[in-house]
Amino acid sequence: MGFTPLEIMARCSAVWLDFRIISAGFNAPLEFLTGFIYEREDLRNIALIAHVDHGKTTIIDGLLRQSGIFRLNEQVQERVMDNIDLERERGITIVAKNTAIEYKGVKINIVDTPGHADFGGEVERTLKMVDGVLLLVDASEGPLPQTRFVLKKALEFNLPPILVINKIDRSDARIQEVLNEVYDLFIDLDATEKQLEFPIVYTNAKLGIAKLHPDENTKDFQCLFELILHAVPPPEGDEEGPLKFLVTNIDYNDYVGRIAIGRIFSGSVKVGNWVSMINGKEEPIKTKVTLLYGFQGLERTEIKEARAGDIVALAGIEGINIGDTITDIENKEPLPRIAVDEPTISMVFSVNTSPFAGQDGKYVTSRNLRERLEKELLYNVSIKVDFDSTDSFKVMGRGELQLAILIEMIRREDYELSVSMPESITKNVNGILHEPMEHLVIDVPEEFLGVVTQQVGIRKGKMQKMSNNGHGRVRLEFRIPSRGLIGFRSQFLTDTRGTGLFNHIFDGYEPWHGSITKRSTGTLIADRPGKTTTYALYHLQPRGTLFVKENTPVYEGMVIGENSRENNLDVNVTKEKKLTNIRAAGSDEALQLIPPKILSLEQAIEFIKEDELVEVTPLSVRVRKKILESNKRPKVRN
Ligand SMILES: Nc1nc2c(ncn2[C@@H]2O[C@H](COP(=O)(O)OP(=O)(O)OP(=O)(O)O)[C@@H](O)[C@H]2O)c(=O)[nH]1
Ligand SMILES: [Mg+2]
Repeated sequence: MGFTPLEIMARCSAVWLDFRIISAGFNAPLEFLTGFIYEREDLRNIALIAHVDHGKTTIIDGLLRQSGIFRLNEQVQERVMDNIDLERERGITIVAKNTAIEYKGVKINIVDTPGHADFGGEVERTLKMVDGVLLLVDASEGPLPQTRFVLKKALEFNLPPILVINKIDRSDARIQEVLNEVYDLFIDLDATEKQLEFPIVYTNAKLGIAKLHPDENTKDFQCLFELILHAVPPPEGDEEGPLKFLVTNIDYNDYVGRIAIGRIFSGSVKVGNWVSMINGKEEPIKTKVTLLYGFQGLERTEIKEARAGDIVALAGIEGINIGDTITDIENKEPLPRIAVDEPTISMVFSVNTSPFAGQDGKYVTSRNLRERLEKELLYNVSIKVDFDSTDSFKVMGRGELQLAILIEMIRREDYELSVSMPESITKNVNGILHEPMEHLVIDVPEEFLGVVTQQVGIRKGKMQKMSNNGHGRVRLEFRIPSRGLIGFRSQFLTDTRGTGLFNHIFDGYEPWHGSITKRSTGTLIADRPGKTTTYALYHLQPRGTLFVKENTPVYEGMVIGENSRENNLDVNVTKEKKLTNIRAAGSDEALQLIPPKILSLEQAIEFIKEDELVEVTPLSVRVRKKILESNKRPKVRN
């Protein structure tokens, strides 16, 4: 770059100083950095962070395409990084993933992160790998709760952000206002003056267009590429120093087994090297590096060696986990482990004990379930499991969606299980019971203001802010106990006829807020085994909302509908029409059934109360009473 020796000296000491600041962000001294610090001008490591749906994965599509990764005319699906079935089905990113491109001879490692609050743990571990972030904000929605969470983490790690105002093509885009809101957010998060000097780029990710000024006429992402090169610092680290490789992700491949993905913070590694794996629990384990991969587009390519700054994947290390450090054999000083925020919600997963157990699934025992959960813990840093009991395991996570996705994944792998109502995880502070709180942001058309405020009020939410953007919609902000939100989403969507936006994020603890009524209705429960009949359902449907259609096998204690009254009602859904009634015979077809509300897994989880379970098998989702026999259930009114 043409620096004089003096300039290089000055530059190096500045780098050194910067690095000290960064290392302070890791909450532990990086004493291993004793030698000269090298900068990798040939490399950049960035992560994309944002609130859900603000366009991270779509931006990566454009970056990949415009860097020439794909063949000319190659058909590439949209949001190509969302390659897990559930991600494509739901249109959201669930797991953070790596890719890499090359621009002007510089390799850019990119990490896509999920924007949904429940997967915040993925963002936290990802930020350990990178030297800068693209903070995306939707040009209409502006910063939302998860924008705040991810920016807070990025500032804590002292990662310089590039602000990307995306979706500038939206008819309701309000670019200047959103920009001001972002500045407010930075200030609110105590950003330093230096951190406030972030560069800004305006994008239409769908068309792959980026501009330095909203009115500029551009056709591609060139200015975004340039910004990444110039505003994100190259990675640093002592290449001659001892090897320090922090595992931030784990993958699995049938051929090579476990693959540890992470960043080399110092030193270098070659295929065939002997290294130590340190997990903080056992003595360091000596092992050999058999395969090393770098990222290139959507592929992983075998490489022979890697050095400080590189994000790579290492294969062949048995038993390696997220948070472990790979070091030299002689220098066994680990990096600080990854710490992620504590879980706030729990559900009990237990073996399926319904009379239909074992009909659909392959893995039905509690041992199967235990092993599956143990496996999950290896990949999923934000989940905890209490294995104290033999048949049921308390699974703790960040939110209902995260746990519902886990259950969905497990069931698709041919497991059966039953799950309990989600509960928030309380804690004792100085002898006083505290519960997790959420910052809830709601965006609704003005006409629904009343009903929404009332519903949040019932759930002990307190309004903190209300703003009217003048387009007929209002934004309301509340602080509400986490448990008040359990089951709220479907009610909210019904109340706002699907037009409301609803976002929340964990916001500390407060003393217990007293009881919150979950739902005011009771259930309709099958009182005997058999198959549902049109006749029985027809006569039951005026009582509430049915969850089953005709000819569905049921068992005693299975919930077949929601009672419109508050009590639970045992009903006979298998009743046949009396054959002696000749006049009515053959007129079953004339009985018109209202289409039942077939509950999805998430709806079922939202619906159940303490005395109920959701039975999950590869083919079915059923709601049931914990105690199946009617005469054994306590006769209390709900
Ligand atoms: N109009 C418009 N739509 C966009 C733009 N960028 C992304 N979208 C759309 O916004 C939706 C969400 O995009 P994603 O790329 O999945 O968003 P994301 O931030 O990766 O979402 P999560 O990973 O779930 O947090 C998709 O339907 C995209 O097509 C844009 O610039 N303009
Ligand atoms: Mg995404």
